[in-house]
Amino acid sequence: VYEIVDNSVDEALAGVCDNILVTIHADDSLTVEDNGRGIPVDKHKDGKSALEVVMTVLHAGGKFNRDSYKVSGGLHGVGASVVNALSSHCQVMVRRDGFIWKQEFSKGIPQGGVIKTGETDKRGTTVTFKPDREIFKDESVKFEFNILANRFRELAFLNAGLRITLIDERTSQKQEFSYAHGIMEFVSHLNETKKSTHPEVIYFKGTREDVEVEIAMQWNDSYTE
Ligand code: 0RA
Repeated sequence: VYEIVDNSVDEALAGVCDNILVTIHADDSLTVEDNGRGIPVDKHKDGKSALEVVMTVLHAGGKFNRDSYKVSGGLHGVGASVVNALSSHCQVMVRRDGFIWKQEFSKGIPQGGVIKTGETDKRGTTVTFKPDREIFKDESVKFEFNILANRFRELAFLNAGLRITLIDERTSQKQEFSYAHGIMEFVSHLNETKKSTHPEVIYFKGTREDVEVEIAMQWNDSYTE
């Protein structure tokens, strides 16, 4: 789940996405929808679309100059292709250039090419996948709402203005994370149950030699760092 959501957060970091919707389905599949640019669907020389390459080639993400992910909670993972390979079924829908495109996979293998399924004035990517029970034999493949919610809260704090919504169709639970003031609000949240020694969170940011730094801090009267 993190692997796919991180791809959407990359779009948010590029400034072209402000909405991510994650839905846990009743059959233990999961959907991640974003309003980013949409994975390119045009065919390359070898006849494969960027969509197919992203979904079937290990670390293909880097080829598309999408290595911007430096502030948003961790290192780049292995990419959507691994999620795809470990899924009994995976479907990608792309809204881009006026059309809706779709490609389906089974255990990572394309079940046909990219097909145009309709028109739209929206843009973005929707990935639905179902973990392969033949691979995750003994392990639980039940998605846990709280684990996902905690992660999405952190991602929303780290990416001011990004809204991440988590819906659980098994229980009808829904939670939305969106922080206009990003890490400033995170510090307030951390100090919520403590006694802060000054009312305002100290906040500043700057860039030097391509290194961006963003700092929020507030003292409290406890002794832990
Ligand atoms: C390759 C290139 C571009 C975007 C993406 C992939 C992309 C991947 C994912 C995965 C989930 N959501 C995504 N959104 C975008 C750049 C496309 C461009 O320059 O228009």
